[in-house]
Amino acid sequence: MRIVMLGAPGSGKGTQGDLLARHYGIPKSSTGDALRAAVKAGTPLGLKAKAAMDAGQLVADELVIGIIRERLQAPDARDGFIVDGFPRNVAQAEVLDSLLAGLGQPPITHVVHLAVDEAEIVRRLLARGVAEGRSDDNEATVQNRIAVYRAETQPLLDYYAGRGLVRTIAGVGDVAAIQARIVATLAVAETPVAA
Ligand code: B4P
Repeated sequence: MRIVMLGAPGSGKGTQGDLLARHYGIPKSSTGDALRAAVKAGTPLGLKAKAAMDAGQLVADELVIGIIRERLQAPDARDGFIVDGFPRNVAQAEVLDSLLAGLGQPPITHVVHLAVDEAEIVRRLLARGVAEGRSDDNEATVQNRIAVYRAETQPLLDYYAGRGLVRTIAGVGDVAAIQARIVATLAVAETPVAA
């Protein structure tokens, strides 16, 4: 399986991506996690990314593409993977398609779209800001991230819907119940239609 996690900030992509990676025994790569680690370590990548992240804007495409290119080349990603937080816009989605083709890998098989309403998203992110002190989980930045999601990332639903890849799952409620819904939906999508 080659899975893209798609959803608004705070929709649970990271949470569900981790559970799915364990369930299917495939690696997960999160551009958000990689960028935060780079910021913490003070690497050149982190220094370039920090201002955009703190403002709730997208980091430049060429920075995140490098992260994903490296990850997909690793031997453990050959038989399947989950990407969380990438692609974030149509240009990144096109790069992902050509990266896979260039590596001789099959294309994306599922786009797991977690649907969560805006009030719940704001509630979750502000709660995490208090609990974990993530610098982009404050009121002003959260509103920006939601606006950027609507303008840049939501169009990916059309990009992938044309290929029949979008699996929309209600992302509200018990975490384990959401995971079970995703697994059941993907099982149906993987079942060959009888001739
Ligand atoms: P990300 O780390 O991807 O942040 P995010 O979209 O806000 O999602 P996140 O993973 O944090 O939230 P999740 O839904 O898992 O990106 C951060 C920044 O990095 C971006 O703003 C951008 O600047 C930059 N960036 C990353 N990728 C990029 C790219 N490709 N291109 C350009 N820039 C990029 O979870 C949220 C919270 O909800 C958690 O606290 C969780 O515990 C909670 N939660 C999960 N499921 C729940 C449930 N069922 N009920 C209640 N709470 C739940």
